[in-house]
Amino acid sequence: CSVHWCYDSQSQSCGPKHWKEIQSTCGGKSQSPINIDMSNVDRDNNLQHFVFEGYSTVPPGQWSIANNGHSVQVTLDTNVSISGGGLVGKYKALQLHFHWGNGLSYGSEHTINKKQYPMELHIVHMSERYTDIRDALKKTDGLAVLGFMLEVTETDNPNYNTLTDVLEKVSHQGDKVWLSSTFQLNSILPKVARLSQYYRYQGSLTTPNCSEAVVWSVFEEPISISKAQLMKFANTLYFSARGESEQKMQNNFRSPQPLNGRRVSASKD
Ligand code: SG4
Ligand code: ZN
Repeated sequence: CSVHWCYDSQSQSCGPKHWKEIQSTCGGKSQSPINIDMSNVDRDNNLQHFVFEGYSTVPPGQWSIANNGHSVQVTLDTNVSISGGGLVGKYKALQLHFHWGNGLSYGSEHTINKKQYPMELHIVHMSERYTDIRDALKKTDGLAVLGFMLEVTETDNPNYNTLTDVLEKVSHQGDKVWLSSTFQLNSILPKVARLSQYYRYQGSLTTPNCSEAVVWSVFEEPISISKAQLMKFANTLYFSARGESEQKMQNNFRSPQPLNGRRVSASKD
């Protein structure tokens, strides 16, 4: 990761407006996230359904959860992959993480018709055609990130308890735990039948170094969790390491970036 970048909620002097000073790529022409204007997308028949492999069972000991000082991240140390979805070849899942706000009204990175959700889930995959992440970050199709919006409903989403229950163990930057339970990755997503509707565009990582290496798929169907589950992220996690002055991990999202002529495609009308 880059020398010193942060979100505005940590300090104004290293927030998103300053990222391009640290890393010129962050001022590039194909940056993420974006606002998706549903009335200005191109229908693309190549955007068929995704094929998810290994999403139903991530075995014990093959996934860990960590606080990297920017987000809470689940690292997948096993064969989980996607193909289809208009992608060329297979993409191996590396990790997933979240972006959120400090309440119910904002927190997502992508917006749909200018609507911002309180949280967004990203599942980061790397093309099997490239040897490692360094190589992949140099290619416009090196990574495929799946983006899911989270919305708040009255009832808990029991499938999220696996994650929310361990947040206390990774409250501070640098904390990491290996899990000895099975992780059902598909259970934290919308039902598979609802995954055929998504938007596709060419973009970047939403944090420095902002590499323009991401084929983005943003799904229309949101995931529901309760307010208590959402607030567990915002109130349990800290940007700061143990012993440093405590900074709650809140508002770890970047705002929508200019399209600069890029087109957004849609899988369905
Ligand atoms: C989060 O900070 C992740 O924890 C980072 O993962 C990730 O960077 C970064 O977001 C950008 O990813 O899907 N939002 S995003 O565009 O995947 C990378 C790590 O730091 C390189 C490993
Ligand atoms: Zn992300």
